[in-house]
Amino acid sequence: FEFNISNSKKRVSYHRNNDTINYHYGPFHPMKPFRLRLTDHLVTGYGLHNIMDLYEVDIESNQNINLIENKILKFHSLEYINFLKNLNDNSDQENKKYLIKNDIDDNDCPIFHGLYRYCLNYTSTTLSAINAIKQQKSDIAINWSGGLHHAKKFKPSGFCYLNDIVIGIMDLLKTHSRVLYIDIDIHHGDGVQEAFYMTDRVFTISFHKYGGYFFPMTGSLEETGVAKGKNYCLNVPLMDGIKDFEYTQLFKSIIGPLVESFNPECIVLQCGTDSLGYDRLGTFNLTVKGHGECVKFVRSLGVPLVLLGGGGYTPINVSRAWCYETGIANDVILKEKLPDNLPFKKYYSPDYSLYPHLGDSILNDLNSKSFLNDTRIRLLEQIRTLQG
Ligand code: V1S
Ligand code: CA
Ligand code: ZN
Repeated sequence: FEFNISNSKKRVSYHRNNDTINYHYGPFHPMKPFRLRLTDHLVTGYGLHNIMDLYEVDIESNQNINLIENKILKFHSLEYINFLKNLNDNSDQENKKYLIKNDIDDNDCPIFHGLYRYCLNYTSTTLSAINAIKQQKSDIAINWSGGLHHAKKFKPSGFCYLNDIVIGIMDLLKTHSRVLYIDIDIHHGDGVQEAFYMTDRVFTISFHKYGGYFFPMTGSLEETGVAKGKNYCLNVPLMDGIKDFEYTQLFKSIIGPLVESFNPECIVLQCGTDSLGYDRLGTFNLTVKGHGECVKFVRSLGVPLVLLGGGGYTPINVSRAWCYETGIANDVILKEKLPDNLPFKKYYSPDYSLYPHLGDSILNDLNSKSFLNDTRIRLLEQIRTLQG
């Protein structure tokens, strides 16, 4: 790779754990932790591991598991944590009772082998990234295994069990007075929005598909926060087929003024890649470059930054985007041609490119110019109320 000459150098840390990739939601389930292995291979293949601080998180050898559980309990209920912790020891009947009582969809959130350890893994990796920012060891800290934005206080939702984002931001609030949370996963970041709906210390904004029965069916323009949190929450509801130019233009025209007004001390960016074209669940048309453009823009704002993963159901494209964005964090330009000797390289056929172009079989863009323009005007009006 070559270093970009334009921007200032930033200290970047990459937080990972070797264990998360081994878990399985089940053969028919779209969430594949294996995509993290593909991502790591690409990141290493391009040599990015040589220029970042690497943090290998290992909960087995972590002496401070109690400390981590205390942080988890600042958000999740003790009853829920005990449920997750004791899944294997409890009878199936006892477990079923909790599922029914709390209206948990165990197709979306199956109970699989080692579930609690999986949760502790991705959550402690997010906490490791947050810690690097708190201690000012990094300007940008990355955890692609985190970003599970749907989990609620009492229950899992939409493939998410522990809300590592909420847990991480609550920890960050001990040292930082204002945190901005941005969510470019195609789904509404409902769990994070709900957790900070009443506070003016965390501003949440989610870009997502909204309409029909699209999960989780929340995130309209009207949801803007309550009490002290009034106007400290924004939603950008979009329709099928949005493309790079329209999305990045809207993104920059909102995030720019928002950062100016709210003046955050840290930004947490959830980089769910189900907003890319050809996603198994998503219906947007972003390319790796368009998705990465949002990350590039947020980086350019010069605020300490945590990059988290999230959704993304076409593993080869998930890994392309997160590798490209690891490059962006480090301000390097990666060769389009994928590295030689890349494990699983055949998966990337026929183009073997880091940013293949979208073909013709993409969905129509249902977002008209006037719809996008009206949306932008509404959002900018809300941002203006922040001053004074
Ligand atoms: N869209 C979608 C979708 N697909 C599935 C699914 C498919 C096959 C399986 F074996 C298991 C589940 N579930 C959904 C969605 C949940 C999407 C979660 C996105 C998560 C994220 O990317 O934002 C962050 C990691 N669930 C639903 O649409 C809910 C149902 C409405 C459909 C299925 N069931 C059985 C009832 C409720
Ligand atoms: Ca979103
Ligand atoms: Zn999603």
